[in-house]
Amino acid sequence: MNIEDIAKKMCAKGKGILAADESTGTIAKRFKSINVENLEKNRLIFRQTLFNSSGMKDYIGGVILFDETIKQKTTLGLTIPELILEHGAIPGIKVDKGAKSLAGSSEETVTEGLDGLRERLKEYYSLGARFTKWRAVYKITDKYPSSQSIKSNAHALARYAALVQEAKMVPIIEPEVLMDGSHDIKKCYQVTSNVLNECYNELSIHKINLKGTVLKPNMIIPGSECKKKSSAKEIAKETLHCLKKNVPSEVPSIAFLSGGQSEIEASKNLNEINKINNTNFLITFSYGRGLQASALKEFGKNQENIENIQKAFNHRARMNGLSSKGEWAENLEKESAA
Ligand code: 5MM
Repeated sequence: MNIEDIAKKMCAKGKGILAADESTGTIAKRFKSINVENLEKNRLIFRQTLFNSSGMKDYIGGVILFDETIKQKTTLGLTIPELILEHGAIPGIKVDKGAKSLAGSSEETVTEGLDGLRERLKEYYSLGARFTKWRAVYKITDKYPSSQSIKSNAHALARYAALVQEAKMVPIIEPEVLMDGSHDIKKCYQVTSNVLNECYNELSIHKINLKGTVLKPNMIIPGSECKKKSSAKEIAKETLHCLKKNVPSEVPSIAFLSGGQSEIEASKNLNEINKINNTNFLITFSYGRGLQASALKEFGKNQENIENIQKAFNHRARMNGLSSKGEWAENLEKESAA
């Protein structure tokens, strides 16, 4: 499959992406919250349980993995990439090495991982990966993000994307403007516009084929400590406006991160966006917490109760699948809970 077809398949109508690429430190935090020991075996069991769920086939087009996971063999006999493929999804891999302190701007970060990337990509391709992910992180305060952080992260994202397309895989471009802080929705709009603008400027300089990419942005949302809350309608309106203005129309798909929204908020907001989507972008989800939080709770209650873990995951996958078509409704959440 060429990269344009891979990009289409990852975000086919009604489907989205499962972000299961938590690095060892992040999964440690998730497991701590449910009192599960952060062992390789537990990470494998939790993830293979999700990837073996019936909800995968209808609602998940791609799964983002972490280095450890793509190399694991399941207790079901298959490797992790084989299990994902068997469930109709494409295996992908996070290739950045994390957000590290940005020299000269002590409170900001730049994402690292370009050194040796060409060689790592060859290995990931041979393990079955057909797409990759790189996440840049921007925080909003009175002073930040600085233009230094916006420019250096965009440059790294573009160099990453060029190497990934050279290796015949699809790069997910993930510039995440964090929800942390007391800023209002307008500020989020303005910062996200600047960030997206610079990213597409660098992607153009690096001659990236945008049809073979997927954008994974934040929604336009007020900071988590902002007193003035916004309705889902306002979030949808601002988000679409921002994307239309700053993302070139050749980009086929936009798959949002959930960024700390609750599972239901993430479904509701995506649904509102799709209800009024007047762009040519296929708009869907690439959720980590937004797809896994309930399943993780069930895993914490009883790691052996595969049925309940999968039930929780299938439900969220279905809800978000519906949201990606603008067909989600609050009563579907309640019906299922009952
Ligand atoms: C699943 O979390 C991903 C990995 O995070 P770390 O590299 O910090 O361990 C993360 O990149 C994720 O893909 C996105 O942030 C989206 O996840 P959410 O939970 O925001 O939907």
